[in-house]
Amino acid sequence: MFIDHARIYVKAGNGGSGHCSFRREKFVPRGGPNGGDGGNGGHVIFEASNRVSTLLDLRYQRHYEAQSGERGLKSNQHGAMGTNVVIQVPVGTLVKAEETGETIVDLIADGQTAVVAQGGKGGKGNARFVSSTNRGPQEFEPGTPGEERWLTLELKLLADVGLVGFPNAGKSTLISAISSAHPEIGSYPFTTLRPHLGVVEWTEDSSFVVADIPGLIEGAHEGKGLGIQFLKHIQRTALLLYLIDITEWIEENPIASLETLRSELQAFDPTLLQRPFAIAATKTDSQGEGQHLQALQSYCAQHTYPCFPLSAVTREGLPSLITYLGQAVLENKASCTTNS
Ligand SMILES: Nc1nc2c(ncn2[C@@H]2O[C@H](COP(=O)(O)OP(=O)(O)OP(=O)(O)O)[C@@H](O)[C@H]2O)c(=O)[nH]1
Ligand SMILES: [Mg+2]
Repeated sequence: MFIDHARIYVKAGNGGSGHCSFRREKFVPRGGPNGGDGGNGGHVIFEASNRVSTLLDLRYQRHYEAQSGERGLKSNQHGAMGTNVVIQVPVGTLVKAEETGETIVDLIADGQTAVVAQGGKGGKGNARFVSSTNRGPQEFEPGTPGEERWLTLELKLLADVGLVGFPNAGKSTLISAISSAHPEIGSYPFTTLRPHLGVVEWTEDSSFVVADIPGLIEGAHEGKGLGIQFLKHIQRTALLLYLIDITEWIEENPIASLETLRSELQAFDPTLLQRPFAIAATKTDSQGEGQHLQALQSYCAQHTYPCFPLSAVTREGLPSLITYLGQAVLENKASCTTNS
């Protein structure tokens, strides 16, 4: 299991102080108390959102402070309330108080909100302290302080896109080119022995998670190579990306490669074949005459499979692949939200 962590400091706004004043008008004798109440401080609120996939943003900005309430004024004017700070976090974020380790909230549904630091209460002005025995109270309350604390956040990361390919297809090179993950890369098969996750930031406020898993070979479902045990890591991904090496010094026919990969997946879990997918034709920088690419492209066109020729080395083709994957992940999340 991959866990994303963040540690942030939150401070809610203080309550504004109440006010002490008396009405003083010409020709109005013995004007009463008219000090207004202070405004409440703003809260710090978490909102779970399907648009956010990771805790990355919270590692860049670690301090959040809501606005304090304003103090009350004369003539019974109440102070304005402080504005809340709303922080968007991914669905699945578990929030704990750092000091006690106590769980504050487990945000499990899109749109769910929780106050993680309560704003202070505004104090009462002296107008509130009038009683039958005290017509001119001088008493007023200060506001109470807003809650402040360090929080730890935990998110069990689930991949949005799973990379599927033969050993050496370029899966690890691709994930290193599009995310900050740095799995080992090697010109020998089975370089990758365990899954790696990488976070791809594709627009300023959207990111998605890609899983690089060890390569598959024909017969993987019978335990050949590293077997298909790692496919469980992509069973919950929204999208699969098949990587097909199209360099011509490789004997393998790209169409046969794609079909072998798909039938290995089918042997593991037939529903994986119904999963939306795209095809990446890798290593265009060293492809040779281009015949493998042409064959793969016309096969994909025939079946209306989306196909992206790319080179993780020269970065050719990466921007359009990233945009396609990002949009497909977003669309999938939107449809999950409407269906739930
Ligand atoms: N020329 C070129 N070489 C590439 C490209 N992408 C990967 N390679 C090379 O292909 C070889 C295999 O790359 P990896 O990224 O390790 O392949 P993998 O699919 O992760 O392989 P396994 O971990 O064994 O399953 C390495 O020698 C890479 O340098 C590319 O776009 N262009
Ligand atoms: Mg690898």
